[in-house]
Amino acid sequence: MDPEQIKEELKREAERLHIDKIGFASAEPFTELKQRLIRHRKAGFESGFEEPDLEKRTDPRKSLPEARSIIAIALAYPTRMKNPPKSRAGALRGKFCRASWGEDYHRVLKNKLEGLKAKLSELVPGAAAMVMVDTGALSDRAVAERAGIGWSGKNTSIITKEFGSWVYLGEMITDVQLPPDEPITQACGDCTACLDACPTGALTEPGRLNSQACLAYLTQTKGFLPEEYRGKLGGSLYGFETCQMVCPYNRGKNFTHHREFTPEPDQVKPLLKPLLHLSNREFRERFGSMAGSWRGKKPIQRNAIIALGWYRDRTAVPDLIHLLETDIRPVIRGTAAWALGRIGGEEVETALRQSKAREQDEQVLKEIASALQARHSEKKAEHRYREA
Ligand code: B12
Repeated sequence: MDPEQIKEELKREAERLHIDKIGFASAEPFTELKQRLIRHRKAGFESGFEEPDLEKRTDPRKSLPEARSIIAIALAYPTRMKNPPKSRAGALRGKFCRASWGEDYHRVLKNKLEGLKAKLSELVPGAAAMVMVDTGALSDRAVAERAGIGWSGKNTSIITKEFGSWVYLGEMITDVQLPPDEPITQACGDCTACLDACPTGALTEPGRLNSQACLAYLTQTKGFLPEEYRGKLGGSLYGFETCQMVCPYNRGKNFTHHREFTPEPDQVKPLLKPLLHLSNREFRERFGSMAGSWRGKKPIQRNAIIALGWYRDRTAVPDLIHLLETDIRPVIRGTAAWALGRIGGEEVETALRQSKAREQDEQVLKEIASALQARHSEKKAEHRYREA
């Protein structure tokens, strides 16, 4: 079959599968990207979630030796939910980012790509193909950019004209030669809204992200969250999206046609306090179908504690003391100490002092000491205020 005809048939199949965008690219190595990734690594800007082998990252033939083309797809996801539950004092709620709404997108995109793969095998019997979504070796964004799906924005996201950057990306590498599409030219112009709005300055220059300072990354780490970031999460339990929210191309965009991505309000905006006591099984049952559960329950619980402390939810004190005294994970005990230090009160101080006498972990001890110090400074300030 003529390559143009195969391409047309695949585009028709993509429409039938409700794929929002499809683009075609050559499978030549991504040489410019490779230089970029070397610099990225040298600067210490990687997150550690990327494929570490830069050859594999930038040469599709390391994944599929006879690769000739790459077929890129994009699926739009919603940005608004119906009847979002309200976060109230005493019943505070956290939030999962939009890229974690509904069913895990990895599964949804992989299914669509498998559908395309089946069509390709029908059109070209014996064709070799390999499907990737997020966890594959290639840079999904570099592929999407080359295939004309969208341009690489200053916030580093791929921005499409139709759906903004609210799209998931995936691709299929194949040994079938297909006519490539034209990349779209960068259309951010002189807008710097994303760079200006990033609360941590993680976007160090247009299109360059220091992952180590990116709140989306920091919500996913398993250790202690450095103190300077604790006040910047604003209730985020997983992911962060300020650099997308402020993008003019995203304004007013809300595509709800993929039912799989419809958020379940109580799941994506859960009450914080009950999160603190979930067993592993309960966590899997409640959140396991979401993309945001991939790092397990610890980071989510740590972030929930940070939110309760940041908003000084006094009704959470018994839960936090319970964690400080009984949880086996130092990160959870230490973060609970920090949260209690912000909330304060007699009961809190007694609990902190008792834990100080019992605690063995050095980092937790440090958190307890600075929580007690915070109480001490606040009391002194109150005293001065009363005397004045
Ligand atoms: C590691 C990772 C992260 C890390 C690092 C993100 C980053 N910007 O590097 C963290 C945890 C922070 C993260 C966060 C998010 N992620 Co993420 N992440 C990835 C992953 C696994 C690898 C990305 C990577 O290698 N980055 C390294 C950088 C250097 O390369 P790159 O972005 O891939 O490639 C671009 C640059 O190199 C640039 N470039 C190349 N040469 C040059 C030269 C110049 C001069 C310039 C300016 C740029 C430039 O162009 C390339 C194409 O855009 C991909 C999946 C995948 N396999 O690719 C998903 C992926 C990028 N993530 C995705 C999403 C949805 C998110 C979040 C929105 C989730 C959330 N709400 O929290 C945030 C967005 C934060 C942000 N501003 O990027 C989507 C992006 C969809 C889109 N529309 O772009 C992806 C593609 C997953 C998917 N399959 O849908 N992510």
